[in-house]
Amino acid sequence: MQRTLIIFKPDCLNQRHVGNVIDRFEQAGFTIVGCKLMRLTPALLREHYAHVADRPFYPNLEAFMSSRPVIVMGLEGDNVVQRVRDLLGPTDSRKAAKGTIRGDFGTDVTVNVVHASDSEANGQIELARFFKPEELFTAP
Ligand code: 3AN
Repeated sequence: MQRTLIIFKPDCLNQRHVGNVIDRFEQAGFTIVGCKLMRLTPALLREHYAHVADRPFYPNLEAFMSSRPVIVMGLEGDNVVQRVRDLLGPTDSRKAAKGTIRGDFGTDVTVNVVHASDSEANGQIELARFFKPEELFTAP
């Protein structure tokens, strides 16, 4: 069993797509093992996006991601990291096929509905970044 960290980005909440996206995760058979609303601070975002923090687009990304409280979620399932990324489609929503989450609801490369971990190792690191140990539960 694998785990991944999901962030429902500000556009997803603003456009009220959270229920639809969770439904897709549940239909795929994944189990929610953690879930909360939180405001992402600049310090936390700089850590989470360390691999792009020196890129010119970063200030815009940080402003967007801190523009309102977001939902962070831990999902567990068989091969969940890759299967969630398949459900999302590519980072650039404009290149995402209809039927994928970003293809149906996303706008561009920044406003792209949901973040999901890109590897099992990063899933563990990112879950520990956004959740205290007692906020994550064992799937029944
Ligand atoms: P993903 O989150 O899909 O794994 P990464 O890790 O390549 O994508 O990029 C992290 C975030 O940085 C993306 N989710 C996106 O919001 C933003 N980003 C990446 N590349 C660009 C770009 N060329 N222009 C604007 N924003 C970008």
